[in-house]
Amino acid sequence: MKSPKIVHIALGSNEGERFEILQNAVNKIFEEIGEIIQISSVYETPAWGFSGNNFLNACISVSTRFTAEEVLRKLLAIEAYFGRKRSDAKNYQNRTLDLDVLLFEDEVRETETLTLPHPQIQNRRFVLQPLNDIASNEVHPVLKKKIQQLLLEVKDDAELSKIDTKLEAPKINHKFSSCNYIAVEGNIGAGKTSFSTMVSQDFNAKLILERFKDNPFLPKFYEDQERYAFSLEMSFLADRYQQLSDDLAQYDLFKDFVISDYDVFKSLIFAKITLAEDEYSLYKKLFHLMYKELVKPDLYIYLYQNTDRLLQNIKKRGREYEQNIQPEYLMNINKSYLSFIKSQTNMKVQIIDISELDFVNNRKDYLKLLGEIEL
Ligand code: PH2
Ligand code: MG
Ligand code: MG
Repeated sequence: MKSPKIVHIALGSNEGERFEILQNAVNKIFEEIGEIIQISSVYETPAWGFSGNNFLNACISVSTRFTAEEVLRKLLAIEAYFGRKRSDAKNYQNRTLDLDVLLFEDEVRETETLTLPHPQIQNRRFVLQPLNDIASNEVHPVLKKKIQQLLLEVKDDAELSKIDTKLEAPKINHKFSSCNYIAVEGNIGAGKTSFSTMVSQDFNAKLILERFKDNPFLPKFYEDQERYAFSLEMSFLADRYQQLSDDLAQYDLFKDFVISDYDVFKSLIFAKITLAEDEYSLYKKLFHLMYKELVKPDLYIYLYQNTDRLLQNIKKRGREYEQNIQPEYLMNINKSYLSFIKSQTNMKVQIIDISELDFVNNRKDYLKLLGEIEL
């Protein structure tokens, strides 16, 4: 899961309901690209480089998990959505909406469709003035000067006037921090790790991820289940117990809550499936000794994904030892989770059906999933 990057975007409109168009564009950018971090004032500016209507211009900074190319593609689609028609004419035309990537972190590169940073920043007051509102101390990665410096030096003497009305930043309104500890659960390949990582990044949570990679029994288990099941389940249990009792006890002053991509009870759910009966009853005794010592999550989220998509995800992430997992095994795991969940009377549990969602690649789906979580 990529960590979010900051992109600075310029917005302009000189045709139609200009302010409304800019506000709608900000809303769409929030829905499709990422969280709006900052918004400049809006300026009325004379058309630069051609004779046309006055523009309204503004700049925003956005936190996004998409690449610069993906952001650009989405911006072009948003321009088209709001009625931008591109003609073949070489000179500038009036436009309902223009969205340009100005800076993408400090990336410097040039492809056929994208130049980073935007090659005209330093020549345009209608870009520098609003950009200076939100990024005066950012250093232009090629010119090696701060935006405030570029604004002092710009030769463009266009007269800009700041308008009174401000653009508004939509926000995800979520009260995750009313929880201390959220556990995200789901079948193999459901997206537990992706989802908890994204939430931890977006809502300032401490993230606890299962350390499955370190388990030497896991590849062996998928080769010979009967032989390695008990060792595997025991080592998972020991590891999970140790991690949760350490990490949940260590209070992090700078984080608002904790989110993990597993709940320790999964140990018992898997053991029941993989162990012989006598082994399971021994295992269960040990499990409950440890379980009662652990802090329980105050919200348990089960991400339900259908078997076909689980298999697709498993294939896509390509862990070699998982490639022979059978659909029956996954259905069995899902059934066991659901019966565990049913038996829980003290824990706040939420089952969320994500079989129609693609929350990793589609931000709208991510926002929809967040909207389904009730606190
Ligand atoms: N955009 C242009 C060309 N000229 N002039 C102003 N004032 N504002 C703009 O956003 C603008 C422009 C090309 O994208
Ligand atoms: Mg432009
Ligand atoms: Mg453009």
